[in-house]
Amino acid sequence: MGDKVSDFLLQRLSQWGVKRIFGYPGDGINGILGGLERNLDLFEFVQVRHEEMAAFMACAHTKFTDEVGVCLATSGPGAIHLLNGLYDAKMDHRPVVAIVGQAATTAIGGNYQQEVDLISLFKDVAGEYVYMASSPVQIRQLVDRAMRIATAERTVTCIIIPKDVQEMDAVEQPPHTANTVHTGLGYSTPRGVPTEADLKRAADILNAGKKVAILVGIGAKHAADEVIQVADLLGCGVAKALLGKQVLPDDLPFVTGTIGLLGTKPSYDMMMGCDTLLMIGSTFPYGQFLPKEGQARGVQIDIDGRNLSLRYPMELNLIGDSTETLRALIPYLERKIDRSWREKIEADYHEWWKVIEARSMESADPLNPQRVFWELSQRLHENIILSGDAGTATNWYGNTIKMRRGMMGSLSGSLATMGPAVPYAIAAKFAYPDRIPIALTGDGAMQMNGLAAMLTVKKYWKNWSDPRLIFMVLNNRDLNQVTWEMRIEAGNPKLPATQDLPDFPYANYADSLGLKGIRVDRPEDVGAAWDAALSADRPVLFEAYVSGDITTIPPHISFEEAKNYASALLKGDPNEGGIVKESIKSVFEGIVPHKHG
Ligand SMILES: Cc1ncc(C[n+]2csc(CCOP(=O)(O)OP(=O)(O)O)c2C)c(N)n1
Ligand SMILES: [Mg+2]
Repeated sequence: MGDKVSDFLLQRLSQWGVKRIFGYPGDGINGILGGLERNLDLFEFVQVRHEEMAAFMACAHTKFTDEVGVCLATSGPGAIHLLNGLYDAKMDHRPVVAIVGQAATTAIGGNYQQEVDLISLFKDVAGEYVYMASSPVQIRQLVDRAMRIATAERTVTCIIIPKDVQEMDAVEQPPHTANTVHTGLGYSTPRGVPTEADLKRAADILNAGKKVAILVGIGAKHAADEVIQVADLLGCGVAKALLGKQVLPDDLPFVTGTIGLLGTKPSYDMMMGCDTLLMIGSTFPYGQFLPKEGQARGVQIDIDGRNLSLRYPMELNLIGDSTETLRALIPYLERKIDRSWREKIEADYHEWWKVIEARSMESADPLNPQRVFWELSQRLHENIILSGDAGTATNWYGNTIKMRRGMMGSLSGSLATMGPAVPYAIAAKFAYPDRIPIALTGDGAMQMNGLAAMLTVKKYWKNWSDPRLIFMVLNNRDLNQVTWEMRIEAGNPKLPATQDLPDFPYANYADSLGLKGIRVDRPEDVGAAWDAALSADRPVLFEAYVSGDITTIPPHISFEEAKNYASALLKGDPNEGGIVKESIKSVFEGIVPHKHG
C-alpha cells in the first residue's frame, strides 16, 4: 500500500525540520492521526487538554527555540479553540503553522456536522497564508509555502485538510504539466544591514547626543554583546521592553531593567532625560514612557519596516538584522569621553534595587507577593527559563526578577492574554528537558486553564531526564491586576461580583496528581520553599498564599492616578483597611523619598 496524503504531509513537515507537534485529536483529523501512527519515528506528539494550549505551546516552542512551532487540531471546535494561542504568536511575530481538519470535500457546503468556514475563521490570524487542500497534488505546495511564509514573515499560517483528502493516495511530485505548482524545501534567514550612508547618518546622530538612551526588545535577542558594546561607546544605559527582558542580564550596572508601568524608575528617568533615543527590535507600545515628541533625536533598527517610527517619530529608520546592523555601526561610533550621564544611570539603578528590596521585605497579610519574587530572584541561574502571565505575577516578574546571563524568559507580549505561563513552561520543558522552566502565574489564570494542564504534566513528566518544572501560582483569591486597574485608572472600588475568585487547594491538588505541592504563607518560609522546589524530584506546584492588597507601584505616579487611588478608597473599597495599611506603606517606602532624593 502506497503512502496516503497524511503520510506525505507529515514526511514533508519532517523534511522541514519539524520534530514536535502539539495537538488534540478529533475525527476531522483521523487521517492525519493515522499518519502519525505510521510515522511514529518522525515526531513527538504532545497531547494537550485544550487546543488553545497546543497553540500556546507551539508559540512558546518558537519563542524559546527559534524553530517553527506546529499545532494540530480537528475541524470545527478544535480549530476554533486554537485561535487565542495563534493570535499570541501572530502579535509577537513568531512563526507558527496550524494544521486543521475539515469536513470531507463531498460534504462541504452542506452545513455539515462540525463544518465551519475555516478559511474565513483564520483569515485574520493566518492572513499571510491560509489555504485548504482539495487535491492531494496540493499538499507539497501547501506545506512548503506555509512553512516558508511563517518563517519569512514571522507569523502564523494555516493548512486546512478535509478528512477525505487526508486519506487519498499521496502525490509527492505534481505532474509536469499545466496548472501545477513545483515548490521546494528550505529557508535561509538573511542578515540584512542598512546602507553605509545610513549607518554613517545613524552614527552622526548618536555621536552628537550627550544623553543617549537605548531601548531593546526581543528583536535584539541575539545581539546582547553588540548592544553592550554600543552602550559602552555611547556612555548610556539600556532599558528593556518586557518581552525583551531576557536580552540582557539585569546584573550589568548600566542596564536599567524593564520599562513601562511595571518597569523601573531608572528606565523612566533615562527616557525622560535623554536627548537621543536608539531603539532596537522593539514595538513597546506605551508612548508615555518614551521621550516626549521632539525631546530626543531618534534612531530605530528593526527587521520589519512596518515597526519603524511606530511609537516615536524617529529621525532615522533603519531596516536590518539587529546584530549585523550594530556590528556594522560600531566602527563609526565614537567613545564618549564624558561618562557622567552613564554614571548617574548606574547610581540610580543601584539605588533602585534597594527600593525593590525594601518593598519586598514589607510585611503583608499573610504574605507580600513581591517577597516571593525577590526570593526567587536570589536563586536564579542560567539554566532557568521563566514564563509570565497576564496578571500581577508579570508585574513582579518585570520589576523584581533579575535576569542572569543565559536565562530565557517570555510571555504573551502584545496580546497579553491570560493563560500562557503554564503551557509556555511545559513547551520549554519539552524543548530543553535539562533546564528548569518556572511558570509565574495567577490564580485566575491557573483556574482558567492551568489546573487542567497539570494533567498534561502528570502524563509526561516521567519521560524527562530532569523532572524539575515549577508552576508558581499567586493565590490572592482575586483578579488582582484588573482590580488594581479599576482602582487606579478609573477610580472605581473593587467589585467583588466580578473580581473575587474561589479559593482552591492548589498544592493539595498537585499532591493528588503525584506531583509535588508546596504551599507558603509566611515570609520567613519563602526562601526555603523555593530551595525545595528547585531541588524537587518531580514537577512542583508552588502555591504562594499572598495578599491582594499590595499593588505594583508604577515607576512614576501621576497626579491623576494618585487622585483616582484616593477616590477609590473614599468610595469604600471592600479591602480599604488592608490597602491603606499595606500598600501605602510601600508607596512611601520607595517612590516618595526616591523622587525627592
Ligand atoms: C483571556 C483574558 N481574559 C481577561 C484578561 C484581562 N485580565 C488581565 S489580568 C487579569 C487578572 C488575572 O488574574 P489572576 O490570574 O488571578 O492574576 P492576579 O492579577 O490576581 O495576580 C485579567 C482578568 C486577559 N488579559 N486575558
Ligand atoms: Mg489572582
